[in-house]
Amino acid sequence: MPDLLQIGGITDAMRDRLSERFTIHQATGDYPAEAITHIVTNGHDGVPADVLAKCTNAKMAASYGVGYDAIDTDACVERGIIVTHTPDVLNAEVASTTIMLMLASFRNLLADEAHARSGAWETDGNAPLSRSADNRRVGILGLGRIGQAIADKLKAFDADIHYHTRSQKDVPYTYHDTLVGMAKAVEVIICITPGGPSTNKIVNAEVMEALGPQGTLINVSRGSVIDEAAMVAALQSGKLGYAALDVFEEEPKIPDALKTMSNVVLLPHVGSATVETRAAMGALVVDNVLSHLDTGKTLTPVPETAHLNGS
Ligand code: A2R
Repeated sequence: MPDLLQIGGITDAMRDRLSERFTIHQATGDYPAEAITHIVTNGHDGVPADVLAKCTNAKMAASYGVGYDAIDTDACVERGIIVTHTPDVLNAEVASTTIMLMLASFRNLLADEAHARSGAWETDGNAPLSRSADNRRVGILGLGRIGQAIADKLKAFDADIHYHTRSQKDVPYTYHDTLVGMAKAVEVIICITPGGPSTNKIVNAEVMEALGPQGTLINVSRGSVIDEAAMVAALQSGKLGYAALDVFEEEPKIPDALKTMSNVVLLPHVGSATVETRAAMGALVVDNVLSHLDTGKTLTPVPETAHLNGS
């Protein structure tokens, strides 16, 4: 059987299917690097440079997740390694997480829940009023597969949808060719671009000040998209009103300052983390690996390596 390198965790269902066709080796242990033909990894661990250098006969790397900024696709192309990811199967789930964050922030879910649970309702009376999540001007930064799914779910809240991307899309929403321009026009920004150099810290102090003291910043993409230190400062000074965050610059570390703020909602990168969606993502990883093994072609290559598909 061919040899497969496993970087990070995989589900039992993935292991069951892969072990019928491969000998699986753990990247954390000793493994026969030159025998490895296939690599399974995830969007957080990527494929470290030393693994790429050692696995000279690797032909494909299948990543669990849609974002692949942790994988050096140029280095993979140089070595003829095709990279796959898991687009689309998580769109609806990440969109639901986004709506959950927006509702939690606007409707004070966490403080109100604590008010009910602690008995403060009986001793102190009603909880303070919250903000309505309906009829908001919402700016989506990155209107791709997931961004569109978010826009679709926002319709239920009668949102006035704006977006910023590098190129205008054929959609009935208000386009902004600058992020600062969009920030000035909306009450909420939702970040859902890929990570990597082109989006690194594009949500900077100027953007957050433009969003303003009543503005809400939601991030379900990558921590690198927001200047985290500038965000902490803006939230502390009141230049930015609220933040609802699923992702952070140095996961799993979250800045202590954020943990103490009542105008912030924090999640531990669970955008796609349901049993159902993770099963679909895992199945697509394995489908890609087995398709490559059987036909030389993959199902969902990342664009940068798509020209290697079937070659
Ligand atoms: O800029 P465009 O026209 O290529 O539109 C893409 C946009 N985008 C950007 N927008 C502004 N500034 C940038 N530097 C920039 N780079 C890319 O992000 C497109 O509308 C969107 C990405 O859409 P998809 O490629 O369909 O990605 P998907 O599946 O929606 O996932 C987005 C990200 C993943 O990469 C993970 O990091 C995260 O969501 O879970």
